[in-house]
Formats: sequence, C-alpha cells, structure tokens
Amino acid sequence: MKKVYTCFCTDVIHEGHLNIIREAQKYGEVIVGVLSDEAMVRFNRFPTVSFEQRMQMVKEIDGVSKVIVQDDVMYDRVIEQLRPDYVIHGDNWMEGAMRAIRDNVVSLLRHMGGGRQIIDVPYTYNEKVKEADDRIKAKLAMPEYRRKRIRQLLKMRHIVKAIEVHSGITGLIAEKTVVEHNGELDQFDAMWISSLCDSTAKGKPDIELVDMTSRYRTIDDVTEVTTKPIIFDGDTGGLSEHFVYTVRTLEKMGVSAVIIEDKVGLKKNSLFGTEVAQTQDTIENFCSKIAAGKRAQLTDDFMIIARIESLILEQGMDDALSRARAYVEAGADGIMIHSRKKSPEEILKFCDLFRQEDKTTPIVVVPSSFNSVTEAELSEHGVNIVIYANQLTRSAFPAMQQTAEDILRYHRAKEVDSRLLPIKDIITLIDEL
Ligand code: SPV
Ligand code: MG
Repeated sequence: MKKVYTCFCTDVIHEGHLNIIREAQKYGEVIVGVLSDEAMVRFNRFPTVSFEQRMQMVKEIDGVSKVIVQDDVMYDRVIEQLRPDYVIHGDNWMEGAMRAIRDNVVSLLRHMGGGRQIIDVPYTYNEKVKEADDRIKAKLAMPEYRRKRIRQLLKMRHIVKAIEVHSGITGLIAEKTVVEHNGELDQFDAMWISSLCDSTAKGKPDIELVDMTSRYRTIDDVTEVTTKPIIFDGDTGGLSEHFVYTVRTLEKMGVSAVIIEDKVGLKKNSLFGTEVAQTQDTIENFCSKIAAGKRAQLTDDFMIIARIESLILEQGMDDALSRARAYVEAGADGIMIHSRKKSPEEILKFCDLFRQEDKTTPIVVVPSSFNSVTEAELSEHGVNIVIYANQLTRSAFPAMQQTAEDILRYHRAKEVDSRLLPIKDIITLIDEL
C-alpha cells in the first residue's frame, strides 16, 4: 500500500482537513504529522490547545491510519524517515511564505525519486471554515490567553523576538509579517509598546509626558486588531503608589509584561546617555517599587521586568550586576540591561557574568545601538528576549518625509507614486469582519 503524508498545524479540525483526508485515502494509507508547538509558532499562530489535544483530535479522524509528530516546519526529517509516496496539502501553500515549505517538499520528493509526488488539494474557503478561524483568533486575543503568552514563549523559543508597535497598523505588521529566508520561516513573537515611539507618534518628547491614559489607548488600538502578546514600556513606573494601579490595569488589558527603568526625576530617553541630566534611582527605592508591583499583581501570568540603567549612566559593570541581583531578590520576573555603545561587548559581558550566578531569570536586551549583534549570539550569551524597539517608526518617518518633500517639489503626486502602496492595496489592506 502506498503511503500518503500530510501535516496538520491547526487547533480545530474543520471541513478543509476532512477533505484532505478523504482525498488522501484515494492514494493509499494516510499518515498525519502534527506540527510541534515550537515549530508552529515560527510561522503560524500560537496554539490555543495543548499539543496532546492536537494529537488526539487528529487520531480521532476516520481514515487516518497513523499520527506522528513533525517537529520542524520543513519536511526534511519526516520525509527521510517516512519515505512517503505522496505528500498532500491544501493549495494555500502555493502562495506567500508557505511557498517555501512546498518548494522544500518538491525538492525532497524529487531527490528521493521513485515517482513520489505532491498533491495540492483546493483549499476549502467557506463560511464555516472562516468562522472556525475567526474564533481561534478571537480566543488568542482575549486578555486571559494573551497575558500568559510571554511566559509560554520563553519556554518554547531560544529567543523571544518583539518589535515596536504604536498603532493598529504597526500592530498588524507585527502580527502578520512572516518571512522565509535561507529555507527557514520566521515571525515576531511579541510587540513592544515603546515610550519613545508612542510619544513620537504623538509628536511629543519621550519624557513621561504622554500620560498613562493615552498609553492605555495605544494598547487598546493594538489589542483590538492583533493576537500577539505585549511587552509594555512603563518608563520609570512613576511613584510606587501609582505603579500598583498601572500593574492592575495592564494585567486587566491582557498585557504580558511591563518593563520599568531605575531612574527618577525627569526621565529622558536612555539613548541620550550622560549627554543630559538623568538620575538613577537608589537600589532600595527601586526594589520597593518592584515589590509593591508584585504585591499588587493578581495573576501568575504577568511579569514585572526591571531595567538597569547603570551602563547607560556609566556607573560600571559591578553596579549593574549588584542592581540585577537586588532587583531579582525584590521579585523582578526578569531584567533588562541597556547600553548605547555601538559594540555589544559590555552587554554580552554583563550577560555572561549575570548568567554565572543566575541561570534562569530572563534577560531582555534592546539592540538599537549595538545592532550588529545577532539573535544567535545574544541567545548564546543567555539573552531570552530581544526587542527591536524603534525600527518601524524610524523606517516610516524618512519615507513619509521624502513623499511630502517630493509632492511640494513637483506640485503633483505622480513622481512619488511608484514608491507607494497601490491604491487597490490600501483599500483592501484591512480585512472587514
Ligand atoms: C523605548 O523604546 O522607549 C525604550 C528603549 O525605552 S530606548 O529608547 O532605547 O531607551
Ligand atoms: Mg522608553
């Protein structure tokens, strides 16, 4: 009997999947791979049910003779082991980033020879399938599901990747961008609501001037249209008496983590370093703010991450390390270490030294200045979360400015048009419910 293989990467079995199984049965014995959680989060959605439940759902489908685990997005290992005669899949993988997966299967089957083939089944688009899909998205967006996701991702990903968002549209970019590069698919895991970019989008300086009510409004705009988890830039956290309210509100909104920095007085952006007057908080005071936040927290999901400004303010490595130690002791669920040096050297050194004494507390870094460092290098030095804190804003600004200048220069918009999103695409960019 010929072997027909398909891989499922889904939380619900709907008509489309049953149709694939029915088609597959025409060719031989049907073996279904269930994509592991780790592989699923690289290009698809975060699973809303456990891996064991996903396996069970597939086992219960009539006509499936065997269920296996596929632990990589690409099929190399599974095809090598199984040597299927056919690989069957919905034809939705002929477009977008998923095309790379199909190409991978084509080349593997060709290499193996013996007339092995791909079968592309027309994807089932109908109201019921759409409804099932919408329901999963709605579930993922619910505060109780979204809030715990950073903790879940920390267990799944070598390094959790967050990108800055400050609006619905930037949220959608973080949500939907999936890229294939060198045979690997990848996407962002999380969103960073930066104080710098949230303020900049409002034409205001990054000095805690944009008040919390307005910052919450940004979170609302983002959560309305996305499902990925949020790490919120809480600036200094303000007074402890105020910070406890912030923690409660963020938890309620489904935010996963807040990062607060150990500065007091008029906060200026860290990338100014010592060029402007900035005062670091005392260890004692900052620890009591962290502890107050942890006491106020109602769920086990939420994280309070303590950001250390010692390297930014040139207070030295020892100061940074003793603060890290104290903040963890006070209850911080993670630490962020920041630097504005071009080279990642001091950041990596800090991570190495911190990891010698603390193997588990998550480390967060923001490589805006030391941007030559790769995610793999950071991960090797024990970093768990990398935040690309301002790149979306910084890429949009020059593009918009150039367009404004050119329209003034040419007294019409024709000259800029080739650089713009086509009108057809802007009117269809946002899906209606
Ligand atoms: C932000 O994005 O607002 C940050 C990171 O706090 S930095 O701008 O580097 O200080
Ligand atoms: Mg900030």
